[in-house]
Amino acid sequence: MLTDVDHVGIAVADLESAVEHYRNAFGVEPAHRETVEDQGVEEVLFKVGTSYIQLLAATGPDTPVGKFLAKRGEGVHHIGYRVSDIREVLNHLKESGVPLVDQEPRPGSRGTTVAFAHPKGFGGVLVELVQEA
Ligand code: CMX
Ligand code: CO
Repeated sequence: MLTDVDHVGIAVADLESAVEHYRNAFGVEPAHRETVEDQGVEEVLFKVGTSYIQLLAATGPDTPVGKFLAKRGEGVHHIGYRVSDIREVLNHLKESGVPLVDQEPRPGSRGTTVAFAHPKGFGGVLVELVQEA
């Protein structure tokens, strides 16, 4: 059902200084930058092989990443798995009784379609399914 690790999402307090740090540390340039209002994030993607590192800043305190930063500080926020049929995987999780954040897929960045499963269903790890356009 899973075809790749699409990205690792990392919550950061200051997006510009985090981008600068990754640039200096690894010599990488951002492949994509987007604000996803619906998710309350401004994100920058760095390509690593067939996957991405996704740096996430909150657009406000009352957003998933804003609350995460306040409660737990900076760090790994979620893992995104690439799938070829997001509805099939989502239905399989539903049938297996895995708690979901999203009952239905919704638009993500880069024109992708995404859905989140709750961290309590994966040992404290927030899981995102990502279907590319
Ligand atoms: N990973 C692991 N645990 C997390 C978590 C995360 N990212 N975010 C919150 N939690 C935990 C909290 O620590 C807390 O645990 P305890 O009950 O043990 O204290 C519990 O979940 C509830 O925390 P909360 O602050 O009340 O958070 P909410 O229930 O309001 O929201 C969640 C949690 C997962 C439902 C919410 O973050 C969500 O809807 N996430 C999906 C959307 C998202 O994350 N969007 C941003 C990324 C967008 C992108 O990838 O493009
Ligand atoms: Co993500």
